[in-house]
Amino acid sequence: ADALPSNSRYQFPKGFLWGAATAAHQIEGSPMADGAGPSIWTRFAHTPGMTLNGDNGDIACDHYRRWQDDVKLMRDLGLQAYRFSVSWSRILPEGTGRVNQAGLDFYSRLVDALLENGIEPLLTLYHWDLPAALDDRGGWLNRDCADWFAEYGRVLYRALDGRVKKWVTLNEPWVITDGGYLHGALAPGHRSRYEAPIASHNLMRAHGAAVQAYRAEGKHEIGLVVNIEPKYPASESEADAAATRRAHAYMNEQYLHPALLGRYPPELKEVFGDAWPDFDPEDFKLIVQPLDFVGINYYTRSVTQANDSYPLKAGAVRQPLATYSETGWEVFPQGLTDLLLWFKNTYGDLPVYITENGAAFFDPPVAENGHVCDPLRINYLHKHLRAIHDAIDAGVDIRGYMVWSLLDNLEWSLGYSKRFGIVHVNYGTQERTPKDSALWYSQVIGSHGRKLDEPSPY
Ligand code: PNW
Repeated sequence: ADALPSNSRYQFPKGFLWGAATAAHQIEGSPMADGAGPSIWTRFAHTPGMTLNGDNGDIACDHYRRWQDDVKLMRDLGLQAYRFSVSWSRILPEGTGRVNQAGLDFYSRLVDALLENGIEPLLTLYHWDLPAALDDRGGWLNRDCADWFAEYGRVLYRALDGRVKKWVTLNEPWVITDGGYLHGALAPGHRSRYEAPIASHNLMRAHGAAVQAYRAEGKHEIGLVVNIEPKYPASESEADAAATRRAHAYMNEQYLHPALLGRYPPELKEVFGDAWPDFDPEDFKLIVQPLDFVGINYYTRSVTQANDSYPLKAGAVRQPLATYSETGWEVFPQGLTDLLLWFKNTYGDLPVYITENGAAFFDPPVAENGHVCDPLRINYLHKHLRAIHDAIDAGVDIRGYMVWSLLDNLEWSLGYSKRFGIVHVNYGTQERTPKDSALWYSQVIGSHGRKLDEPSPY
């Protein structure tokens, strides 16, 4: 493919890494196999009323037993990279202390299989499944979590560094605290304006401690993954402008500011009021660590207006002419270009990976001819990849793109109702069928993006 002329508008830079992403709890199943301890998600999903239809991760995509087939599937699609997460309580069933070798072996074999098939692993240490034993000790509200997380990281760095060259500390600290500690929709299901800033701060301390431990042990790259979305004011009123600033600080700056600039944006004090603590300035020395890259998960934007919502007093206004995906998120590709330019202007020239991007749409059943026709997803990916290319043209150092998700999977509290996969999963038989979007994405990869010169099929 490198021999082809490069007069293409959408050819991507050499070495740009094309892949897909998943997370342990969402695909693996067998959460207690081979000596693993329970995680907060196993506990949460088995608490009546916490997830849609009581769906849980006991089976999920059965990836824990079908991982070899799934690696073959990735190879057949031509993926160059696979972003996955490790379940902490498979490695350390009590969260700290005793290492469960069988858990380590699972990920070690997976990494070997990926490498044998020419697929680069991107490993996320924490994608929301805290060992339940650590939640019993206060979880992210306990300042000791920084030591726990560094200890867990060290075990994996020693076992896998050299084979895994790209590491992520946390996936989406915003969702962890907003969902887990402020609004309670995600594990561990707390609802407290007082707890949320403490959990956030401790997550960032844990991030810093894990990066520090990595520098002492590892030789490759480590970064942080955040979910961010641009906030645009719904009107020219001062109230909406202030609401937009709050929403932007809350979602986009709450974690990147401390990690990269060593401070919180002032608007957070406004959002949390008397619940915003006076943090020890010493903590920021641990939190700010040089990072090799930042991972950005992008799904949507928000047109923001002032309202009565707690505690942000800001919310998204529905756009009458826009397309929405099945999670109620507006499809807005231009927002990704805007966001990437904002990132570069605010934080400088740090390498960026798009570590998640994708959409849930209702897919038709697998047709007789074996196809799953999903033009809305192709359209979504096509437009977002062009938006990324626009940001590259504008000088943002974007190194790779991971579709969310490789497989239809467990969408947390929404259970199996939302299908984000480029590969359809039949949860009865566990049969995998690449959707048309997967076949299309495979051609994008094979053409280094030149496939994007074609108009979107939808
Ligand atoms: C991400 N928001 O979650 C997660 O990393 C995935 O595990 C998840 O399956 C995927 O996106 C799809 O939801 C998010 O409200 C959850 O802005 C919520 C938001 C963003 C990302």
